[in-house]
Amino acid sequence: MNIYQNILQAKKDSKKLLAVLIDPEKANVEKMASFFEKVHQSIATHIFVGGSTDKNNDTEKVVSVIKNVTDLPIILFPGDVKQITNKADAILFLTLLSGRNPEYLIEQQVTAAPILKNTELEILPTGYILIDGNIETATQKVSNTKPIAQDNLNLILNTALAGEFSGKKLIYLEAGSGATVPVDASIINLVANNLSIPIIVGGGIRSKKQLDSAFNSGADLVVIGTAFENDENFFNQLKK
Ligand code: 1GP
Repeated sequence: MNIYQNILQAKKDSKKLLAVLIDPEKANVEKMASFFEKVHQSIATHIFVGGSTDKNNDTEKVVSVIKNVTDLPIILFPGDVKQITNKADAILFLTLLSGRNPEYLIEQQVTAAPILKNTELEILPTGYILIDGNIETATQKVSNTKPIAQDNLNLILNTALAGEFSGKKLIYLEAGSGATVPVDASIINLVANNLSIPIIVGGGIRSKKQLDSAFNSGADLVVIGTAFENDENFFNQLKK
């Protein structure tokens, strides 16, 4: 079964998914094996690799190292077209729907198309919605777009619906890496209740309580990066 079919099946079975986000700029390749011992004891089901930037072009190297230490599916979560590598299993083909910057609505995608055509990567068309996480995030700076305010429920819902209607297979509600306020439960609930495609939620989730809240509100897949970077012991709270 391909990765998307697995996500759909999990949604159907109400089985919740957790992705560990690894930022190639911050990844410690020497410690990858011991990091993954913890990942494997936890409920993590997917590995996302990406960041708003990858100044040293480390993505391919980092993905190769990860591939050597895990069988979990590796999904690229690229900040730009330079982060594409055939070494991963799939790619979130992102459209920054909350913004109005053509660069992230269509230009990067057009540049990426011929590169992707020559890879085996499974392509996951994803509507990416940046929501205010109470901090100016790297996504915001790099994309030069503004996040949607958390209390603008109508705009968030309509943006997500527009994504589903235009054929996205996933919607990603993103508070931004390192957000101090994660996407509110009420937002996840509203979007999950009105869409039929799976919902990804990430940004600022640092506790088991926040993770459970996102799942219980309707997130199908939650993404956590910073909390694991700051303290690998967080995996101990997420044991299988
Ligand atoms: C960022 O949603 C991810 O794109 C994860 O965010 O690093 O805050 O966990 P954190």
